[in-house]
Amino acid sequence: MDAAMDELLDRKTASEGELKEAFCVFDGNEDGFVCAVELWSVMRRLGFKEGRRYEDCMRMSHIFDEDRDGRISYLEFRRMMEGCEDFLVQIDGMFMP
Ligand SMILES: [Ca+2]
Ligand SMILES: [Ca+2]
Repeated sequence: MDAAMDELLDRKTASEGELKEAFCVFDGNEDGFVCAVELWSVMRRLGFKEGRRYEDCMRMSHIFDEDRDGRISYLEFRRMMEGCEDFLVQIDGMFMP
């Protein structure tokens, strides 16, 4: 899972399959949605300063939750990744030694 994430971040552009794999990394309980708690736990694992506080992850999930159902669907996740090159660059930096 992490190796797939690495490869995705290497190339900055993601194929459909790679995005799905990345989505699975975030969707810890595999219910097909990423909730704020799941976002929080992955962000902390990756060492994001933005992800240190649960409130920030809540805010972030609200920003990308376009249909306001309180969770990030795969489509919303995809837009999050596509619209946020900085986000990928930032994740990339986290993997640097
Ligand atoms: Ca989930
Ligand atoms: Ca949603």
